[in-house]
Amino acid sequence: MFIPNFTVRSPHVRYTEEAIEATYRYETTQVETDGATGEAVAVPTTATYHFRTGRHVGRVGLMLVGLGGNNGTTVTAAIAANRQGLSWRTKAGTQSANYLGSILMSSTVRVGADAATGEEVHTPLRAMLPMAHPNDLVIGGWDINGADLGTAMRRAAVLDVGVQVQVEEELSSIKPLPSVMYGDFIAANQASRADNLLPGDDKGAHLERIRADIRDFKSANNLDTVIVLWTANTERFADVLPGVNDTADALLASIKASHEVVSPSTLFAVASILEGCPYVNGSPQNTYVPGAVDLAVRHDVFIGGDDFKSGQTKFKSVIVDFLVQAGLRPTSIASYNHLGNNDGRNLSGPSQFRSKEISKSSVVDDVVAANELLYPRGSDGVPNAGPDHVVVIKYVPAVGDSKRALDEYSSDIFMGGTNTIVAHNTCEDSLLASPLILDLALLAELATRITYRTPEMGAHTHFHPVLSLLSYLLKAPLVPEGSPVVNALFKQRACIDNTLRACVGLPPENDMRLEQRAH
Ligand code: NAI
Ligand code: DG6
Repeated sequence: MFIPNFTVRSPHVRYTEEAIEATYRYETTQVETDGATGEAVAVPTTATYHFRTGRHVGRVGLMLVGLGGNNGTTVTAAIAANRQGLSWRTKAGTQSANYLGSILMSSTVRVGADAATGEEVHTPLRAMLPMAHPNDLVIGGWDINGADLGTAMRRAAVLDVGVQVQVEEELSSIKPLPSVMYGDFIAANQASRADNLLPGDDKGAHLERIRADIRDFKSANNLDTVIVLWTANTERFADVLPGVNDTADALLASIKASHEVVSPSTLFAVASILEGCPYVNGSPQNTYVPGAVDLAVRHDVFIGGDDFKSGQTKFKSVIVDFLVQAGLRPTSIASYNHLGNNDGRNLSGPSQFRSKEISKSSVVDDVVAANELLYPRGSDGVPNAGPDHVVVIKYVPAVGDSKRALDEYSSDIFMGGTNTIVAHNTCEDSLLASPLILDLALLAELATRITYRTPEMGAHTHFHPVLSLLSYLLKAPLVPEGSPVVNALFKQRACIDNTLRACVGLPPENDMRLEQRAH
């Protein structure tokens, strides 16, 4: 059964004009281990959380860094097409605008069982709490290339011509704001695109200009919230230097001094944080040097990252989890990609490829670490490195945005056998990534309206500024210092679903189905 929306009837849930308030019992387990004897004791614990979710969504703006790129133009064109309810002819028939690939717009969650029939009842994920609709997002942003978005959309060559021609006039009226390009952060082959740069090389002045851009965009469009999201080229990693970018104050001073270590993506993150706007990094580089994280914590502004988890990695974080959970031991993962868009061109730069290699390689670490039966520690106590894992990316212009991903997974199975699984995926990269941009923006906006309080706390507060709730959508999830990183896809999804359930006072989905086992 499908229900488009619902309310909760419970003594622990209250709906007011402004908010949904829920008192929630959070039940978890702590394990106490005795270092001397090795004895371990599991202790169930319960904590009370009072959640408060603002019901007034307001007007939301999304500023993209890299607005003129494949993702930037695709997301902007798709919103225009959906808003107008466009259809277009293709050789396979009529196609209509949709939001497939957005978990908020196109996936459902189980609410419970129908009281009369016991039938499963599902609702859209977006119906769990009041959320902005992508059609209502106001889009703007920056690009080092000054082409208007109509021209940029044609250059991207992602969407069908039948939809391009219908949104071209609207997109042509949007021109990216000038941006910054420093040193060798992106590949040298991108230089020819850079015709829309802020003047000079004073990073302090650039920071102030970008901050003013955000303020102007907010006031010109009468917005309540602005989310800033990096979907510009992958940068090389920035060095982390003591006294330069390891604290908020050091980073701010380094920007003022135009220190070479400050990357464009970090500059945008700092501008966004100082303007109180959540910032999401959709690329793999270490935008969030310790000073940037420190600044976000100081200003209590959400940051999320890194690197959209769109196709190959999503699949990998499912299949390796499946193998390990099945008690099979993956021994090697060989991942090849080739693609021919500008992202692929930039990634043909060795240090930009290295950033991507790092984020694509870390995605099974938690799955491996969870099973010391399959991956025992060494006698010296060093954790097992897990399967051999290789990532190759090649630039093949002819295939354009239609990325090819080939993966081979080998595993040890029963009694010395080997199980080899090969997957081949072909699809437009930007059509996978663009819906993730929407989910990231809408979830980040939602997080600004959720606060909680425990009995020990004096007042309600937001979640930690490092918004790990976004992990499902990101290859190398940024988490608060000291927190474990979760890569396994369905755990990441359960985190979103169950957090949203908690905010309306519903218990987490536990899949026990005890009521169905009665006899
Ligand atoms: P793209 O190359 O088409 O677009 C990037 C845009 O950023 C270009 O228009 C470029 O001119 C602009 N740019 C570069 N430096 C800039 C700066 N400092 N300020 C403002 N604009 C700047 O790339 P695409 O395909 O849109 O991907 C964007 C990013 O998302 C890349 O880093 C890519 O690795 C990452 N990504 C993409 C995924 C996908 O499936 N398409 C998935 C995961 C990550
Ligand atoms: C080739 O690897 C280009 C990259 O930008 C990827 O297409 C992108 O990171 C998506 O990767 P994945 O593994 O999430 O499909």
